[in-house]
Amino acid sequence: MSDRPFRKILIANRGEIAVRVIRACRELDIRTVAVYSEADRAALHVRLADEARLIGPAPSRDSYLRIDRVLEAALQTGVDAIHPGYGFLAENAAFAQACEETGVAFIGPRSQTIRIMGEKTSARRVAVEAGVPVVPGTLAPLSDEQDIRREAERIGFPVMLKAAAGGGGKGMRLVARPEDLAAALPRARSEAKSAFGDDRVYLEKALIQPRHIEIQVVGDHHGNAIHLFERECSIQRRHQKVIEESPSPLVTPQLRARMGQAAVALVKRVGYWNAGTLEFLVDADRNPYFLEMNTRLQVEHPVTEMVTGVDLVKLQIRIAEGRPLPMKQESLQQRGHAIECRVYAEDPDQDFMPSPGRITALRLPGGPGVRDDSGVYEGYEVPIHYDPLISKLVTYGHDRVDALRRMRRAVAEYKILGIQTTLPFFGRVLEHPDFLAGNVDTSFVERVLADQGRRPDRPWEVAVAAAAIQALRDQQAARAEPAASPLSGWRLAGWRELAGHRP
Ligand code: MV4
Repeated sequence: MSDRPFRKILIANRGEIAVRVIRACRELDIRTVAVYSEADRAALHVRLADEARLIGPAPSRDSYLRIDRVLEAALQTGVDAIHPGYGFLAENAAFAQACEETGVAFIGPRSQTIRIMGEKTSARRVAVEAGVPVVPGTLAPLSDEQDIRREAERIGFPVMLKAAAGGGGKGMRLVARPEDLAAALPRARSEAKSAFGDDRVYLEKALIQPRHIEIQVVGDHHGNAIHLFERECSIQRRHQKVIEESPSPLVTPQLRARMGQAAVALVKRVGYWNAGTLEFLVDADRNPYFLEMNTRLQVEHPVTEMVTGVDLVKLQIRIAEGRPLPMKQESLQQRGHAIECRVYAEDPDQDFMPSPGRITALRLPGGPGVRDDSGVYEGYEVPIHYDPLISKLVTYGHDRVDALRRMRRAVAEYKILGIQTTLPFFGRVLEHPDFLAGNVDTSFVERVLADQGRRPDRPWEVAVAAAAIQALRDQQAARAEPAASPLSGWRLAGWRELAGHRP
């Protein structure tokens, strides 16, 4: 906690997110310090920052994950605060605590809050206390196989074995039948041990083909908290999100209000400050179940920024300075629709193998409603050592169809030569009837890869029809429950027009 404006911030990260934070700092007239590894001497974030400090060799455990080296750079350069970005040290309680002890502001929550949310069963307990619906399961880690068996029988198969120290699907195992438990348990444990250094596991009821919907929250040092609505993140591949959007095509005004209120209740309960995200699974009947909380800025934060007009990074910085939230819940609204495609240096034709190397030519998309948060430039060599995300292509439109058509146009404009990227894969997704209809669940990416070659004749009609059906459903729901914001017929009329029908 601090009570003065920051003059200088160190960004403990690399790539597109370091660039994103530097941009926010520049707009706030705050000087920036980049840190970099030996592999990142020529990286964009190093070029854009006011100062830069080398913190070690290429492997991140020897550089970006070294708490001592990052703090040393912070003290040497005299910064007021450290922005951790996402990944690396962003949810490392020991790092946040070291910042607290050194007197450098950590742009994130208290270290104790990171600890509570990092242990998934304590996060579930806090959620229960705050009245947030959680996936049925255990509220403490389990070690004894007989205890696990008894709890699994109580919950009912299929169950998920998850790492207590985990998150994001790592160390997660589906156990369909009681007789599969004995084999699954040691595997889940050893995965948890190697990924998190902690082999404790817990149980959840396994939901069938759920959707992944998350709520953006923001809290300040003074106990104020708001939510910035939802993001739909169901399109994932091996627990990596691929496409995100806001609003979710599935969420009704009623569900949005319910999830938002639950999220704010949890934030207030733990005295959370900073931007944060509550992840939920939503079942086929639109019941939300809290999964976990991420105590950092998310990769996909731009879609929320586009539909709310709020700059989340600037807000994080102002909160860390000790200022109260500058807006109230009632003054926020979701306007229009935003979609994000994550451009990875991976080859979609080679099972998404990393594709490092030199970018020999680069043509960036632009024009109305297009935002490209990139960490690369023409001539840059994408290193093999880090996450292969090179840019996030975001489009905005007045509705989902508009944003989708812009995305298709932007993907076609975007040319990256010298390495393989996921851009051609997005070309296929953007023509897939299920995606256009907003009908996506856990198995979507596999379906796209299996359906190569099949192309609908008039892809946009699918999206237009789906949106019209959703608008009718929202209208009906709003009539059934007058407290929710009613929807007028103009949305429907707009979709009819896009489809080529005059109202
Ligand atoms: C689940 C689940 C079913 N039941 N938990 C959690 C982290 C995320 N990366 C995947 N997670 C899941 N947790 C229970 N109790 C299914 C998934 C899941 C998933 C969820 C949403 C969207 C895509 C997914 C792909 C695989 C697994």
